[in-house]
Amino acid sequence: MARRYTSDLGWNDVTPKSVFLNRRQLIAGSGAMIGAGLAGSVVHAQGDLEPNSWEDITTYNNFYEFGTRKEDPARFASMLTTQPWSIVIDGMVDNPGTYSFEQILEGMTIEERIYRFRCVEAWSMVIPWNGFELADLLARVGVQEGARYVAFETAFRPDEMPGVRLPVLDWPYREGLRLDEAMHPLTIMATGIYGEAMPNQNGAPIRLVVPWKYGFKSIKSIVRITLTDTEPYASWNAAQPDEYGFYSNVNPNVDHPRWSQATERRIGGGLFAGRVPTLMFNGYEQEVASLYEGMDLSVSF
Ligand SMILES: Nc1nc2c(c(=O)[nH]1)N[C@H]1C(S)=C(S)[C@@H](COP(=O)(O)O)O[C@H]1N2
Ligand SMILES: [Mo]
Repeated sequence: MARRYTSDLGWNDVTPKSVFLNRRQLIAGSGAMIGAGLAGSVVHAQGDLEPNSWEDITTYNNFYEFGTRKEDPARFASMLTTQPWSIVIDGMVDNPGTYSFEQILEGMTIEERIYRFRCVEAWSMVIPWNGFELADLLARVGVQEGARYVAFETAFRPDEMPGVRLPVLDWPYREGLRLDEAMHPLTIMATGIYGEAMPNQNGAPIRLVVPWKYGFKSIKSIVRITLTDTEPYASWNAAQPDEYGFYSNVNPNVDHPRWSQATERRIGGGLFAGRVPTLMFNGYEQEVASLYEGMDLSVSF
């Protein structure tokens, strides 16, 4: 298994190795303790959390800004300039501004999170992300009273993104979370995989990962984060609202109009390759079900 590290990915240079993996966390789907109490300990992972290979994770991608075929991002995402990088954080925050990638990382604890990853197209992987909790960043910029949602936006660079010439989506790619979802300790901003800087095709230098939601919620190469009191525009939801709900929580009981969501195809040749049952909230039900108490998940899907 090659762990390739290409020279245009320089983020290890600005992310001291000491910051990486100083708290190693394996988050399993069942009853995993999360948050500060876990520092230094390792949660026993369920057997099916054997991570996919670097090869699987970096060659089978969805990143439509670089084309709609699974192999396109690996071929074309190297065109994306990821250094320097900055994120505008604005809206209902105490400290709005343009933050460089380095400033974003200041004071953040980079952890390893081995998460299931379930695409709405019914394939899945297990990915060992490196990243920090979005809640820590939101705390630092200061969320103002009345904010209820977080909106995210991907870079839009026609010169570096051959895929945006096609009107597949209303670019830039945008996504959103309810504030309590954004603050949940499972929600991370990922900056790497397998301890290496985030490959471009996976959303360098920094992307969202929300493991209990379909993959398209986990927006890549983020340049803007906005706190707001109204439900944000979300690209897939806006394009086809009857197929892609704003919530898009993984749910084996609510089928996509064009295919079943009861099972998924596990990518790769590992122990659990092949079709496996899809788990409610992608296996994170104990951790997140309370966020949706009282909601009809077939209506608010
Ligand atoms: N900006 C942007 N973010 C995106 C996408 C995209 O096309 N553009 N695809 C989404 C979809 S559909 C999935 S399944 C995941 C894929 O992430 P991966 O390639 O790292 O596995 O990214 C999500 N984030
Ligand atoms: Mo996806």
